[in-house]
Amino acid sequence: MAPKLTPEVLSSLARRDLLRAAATGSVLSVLGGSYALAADDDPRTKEKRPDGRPRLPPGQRLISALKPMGGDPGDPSPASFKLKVHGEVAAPFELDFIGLLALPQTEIPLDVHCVTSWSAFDVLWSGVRVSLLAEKAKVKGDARHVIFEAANGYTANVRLAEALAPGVLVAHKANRKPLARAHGTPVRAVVPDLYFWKSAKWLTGIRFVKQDQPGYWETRGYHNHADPWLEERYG
Ligand SMILES: Nc1nc2c(c(=O)[nH]1)N[C@H]1C(S)=C(S)[C@@H](COP(=O)(O)O)O[C@H]1N2
Ligand SMILES: [Mo]
Repeated sequence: MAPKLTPEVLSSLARRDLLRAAATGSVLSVLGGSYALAADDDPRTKEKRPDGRPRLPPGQRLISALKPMGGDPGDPSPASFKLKVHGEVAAPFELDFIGLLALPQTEIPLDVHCVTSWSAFDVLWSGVRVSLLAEKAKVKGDARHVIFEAANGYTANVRLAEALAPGVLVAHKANRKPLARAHGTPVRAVVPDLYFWKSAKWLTGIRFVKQDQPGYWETRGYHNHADPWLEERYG
């Protein structure tokens, strides 16, 4: 079957990934109606993280670009975007899109790991650190968890300490382009070291809480914590 690389798919693939794939003759795989370049022979799959864990978690396979995984989309318009930072905080606040861009920005390459067993490396995300939003909201000492709130009632729970890690972002760009609709336009969370369902697309709120509140997938059979290196896939 001749794979169809649409302009959208092509533009989502990093140029060097295409060049590498061309050089190594990597096969094209059909993945849920879109196409991604398989990259089993990518040398990055043999790398170790600074903490000694393998860069590619167990049971995962590297693909060359994020694969759209669906979900119930929110309003894509940056003009109507509002992010509520609230809960166990002394100084709750709301941000519009301009307000988000006015905060100190972080641009950082991060790996993501989907529970359906694909991983994507070095996605260059732009946005604001959740730790910075937490500081601005003056999170109270008894908060223990963060609930990422998204359009149409989607939520994902993350332990506070893990949500404050430097790689956890409220992101508005991937690979220096505004998020594509399927990936959460205009803003999503990125929690790189947990399975990707924790990274809520079409983000509307960040709520700090004392008591854990399992979210959309966590109440549907998926693991409450979701560590890819422990293969915490199902609850
Ligand atoms: N709002 C919202 N966010 C969501 C989802 C969703 O259904 N709704 N799905 C999650 C799941 S299961 C995954 S694997 C990732 C997929 O992100 P992607 O489509 O950008 O690859 O988004 C997560 N964030
Ligand atoms: Mo998923």
